[in-house]
Amino acid sequence: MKKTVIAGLIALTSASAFAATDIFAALDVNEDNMLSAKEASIDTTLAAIFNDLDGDKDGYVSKQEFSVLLQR
Ligand SMILES: [Ca+2]
Repeated sequence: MKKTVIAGLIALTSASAFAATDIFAALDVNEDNMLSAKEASIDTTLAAIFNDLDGDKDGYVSKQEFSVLLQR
């Protein structure tokens, strides 16, 4: 399941060479270093796993929470 998610995110950026932080920055439209559910909704794969990524359940995915996914 996680592999599929990663492939989807990489496809989203159209550049497999992108680092996790670059993908995060592309998704973080308002540049507050947090991904909101609205920002995540740009990608259906990301939207589907948003709650799983939000490890501390504060309603936002931090850069740290996001990078954990891409390191797997
Ligand atoms: Ca969070």
